[in-house]
Amino acid sequence: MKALMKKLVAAALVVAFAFFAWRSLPSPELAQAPGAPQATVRGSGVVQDVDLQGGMVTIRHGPLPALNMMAMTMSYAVKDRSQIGDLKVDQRVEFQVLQNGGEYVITDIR
Ligand SMILES: [Cu+2]
Repeated sequence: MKALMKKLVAAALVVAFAFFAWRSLPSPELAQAPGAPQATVRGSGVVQDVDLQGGMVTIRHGPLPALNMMAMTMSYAVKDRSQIGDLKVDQRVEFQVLQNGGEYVITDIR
């Protein structure tokens, strides 16, 4: 009887973890739903790479629940390239990102 209980508890834990992991994934269906409202979200992170030519900045950021993002390293397009000209790798930054469907654009970074 005790062994069965242990198995049940273990199974319940696996299911709970799988559900949590699934919930933590970004959901493109939701983000790209037609007519989805634009959202502007503030975040902070550490610069990993700056592509001035391409107008992109790669940031290792913490969780952004409002964007359905866990902590990750990702590249963002920036609205105003002049804002990334002075950024250095390993610099801590605060940024504002606009979500428009599945697109993310940094509208402010400092
Ligand atoms: Cu991200």
